[in-house]
Amino acid sequence: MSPDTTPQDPRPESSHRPESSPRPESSEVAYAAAEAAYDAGQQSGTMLQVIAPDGAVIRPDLLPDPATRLHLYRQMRRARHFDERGWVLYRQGRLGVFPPFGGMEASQVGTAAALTKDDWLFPTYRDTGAALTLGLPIARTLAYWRTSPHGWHMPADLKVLPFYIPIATQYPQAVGAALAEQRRGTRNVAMAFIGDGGSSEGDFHEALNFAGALNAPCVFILQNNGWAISVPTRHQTRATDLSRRADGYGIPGVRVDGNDALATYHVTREAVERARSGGGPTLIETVTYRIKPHTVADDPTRYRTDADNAGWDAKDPVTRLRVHLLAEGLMTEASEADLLADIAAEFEAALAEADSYPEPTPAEILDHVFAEPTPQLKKQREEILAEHVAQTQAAQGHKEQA
Ligand SMILES: Cc1ncc(C[n+]2csc(CCOP(=O)(O)OP(=O)(O)O)c2C)c(N)n1
Ligand SMILES: [Mg+2]
Repeated sequence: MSPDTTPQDPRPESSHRPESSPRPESSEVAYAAAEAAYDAGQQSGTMLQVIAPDGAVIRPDLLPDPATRLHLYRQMRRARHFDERGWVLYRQGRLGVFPPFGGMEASQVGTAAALTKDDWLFPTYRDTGAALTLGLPIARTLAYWRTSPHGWHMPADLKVLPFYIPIATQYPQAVGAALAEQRRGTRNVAMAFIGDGGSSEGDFHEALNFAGALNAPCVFILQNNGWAISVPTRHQTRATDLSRRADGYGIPGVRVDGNDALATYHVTREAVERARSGGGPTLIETVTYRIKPHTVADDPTRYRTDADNAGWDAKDPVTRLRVHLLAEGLMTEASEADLLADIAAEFEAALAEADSYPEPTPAEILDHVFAEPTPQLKKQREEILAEHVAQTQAAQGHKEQA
């Protein structure tokens, strides 16, 4: 075929651009404006803040009582401690691949703190901080990230699902749990987490539509942390305000500073109350940032530079609430030191408990899937056990020969 007879490519210019080429100008400009608005404090924008990045109070009318503020700080510190110790344990070979969430504590703690233990929590792999806040024991959580079956059992008094690895599947399932509560006539709600990347999946949209149509008591938390592994939010969608996705389904959409625990707590409490009292679902976009790698096994220097992260250290959620509590006289450096010592001791005791769990056997990978195992699972179990016995005998034989 000669060049002049090449059929015209029917796709618009933007849909077949190579990965490395610049994005449409409109998307870049819109994102630059949104980021500048955040840096300016965003007080006049659509993103709610209660305290500014420097700790100054913007909305005194929305401050929760002192005990709640201290509770949120404690939970954020517990979460951060887990995240920091998680890195060390991974490097020591004492934890498996673990997705860090440091820098996103306000987004996870402020939201989960609005629930009670009668409510459901559907976390993603990123949401260890939310699960710990609702009461998931640290030892079980460590066991989960060790891929041990001891981490798969939920305590009987908690309705926290295991951390979801497949993106977005938790959203329709949370709607199902919420509808079950609605049918049983309780006031319990279901809260589900998702990332910016997950909000481009079909399951996200189906769940919002389903929840809106059936008035499900659901609170959808969309953590916009700027990245889906190596893809920045601005490259995967032209939308700059993901909370507006709620409009398409006729449900309230709220945008909140995800690094301000008092703001995330305020909007989530409102959404939970609305759901409990029959007002239906809400989508909350928490605007935050994944300052750490995607997982402990990821190397973000391959796809982003320090310039991409610029400004986010100064928006740190833990520091923000800390400065506020010290300024208000709700905490002193001495009382904080006691708190941190308590948290460290709690973690080390939980680590010792996790270390005491027996090593899993290979066939346990098939346990706890169904109450009654299927014939296929039974067969696979026998095969795995036979293989394990053969391997153990072979290893024993080698030892005896040596
Ligand atoms: C259904 C599905 N598709 C793809 C993946 C691979 N994957 C793992 S994490 C991830 C990015 C998710 O980004 P986001 O939703 O923004 O969450 P974040 O990691 O930022 O918390 C992808 C695509 C997956 N786990 N499940
Ligand atoms: Mg993300």
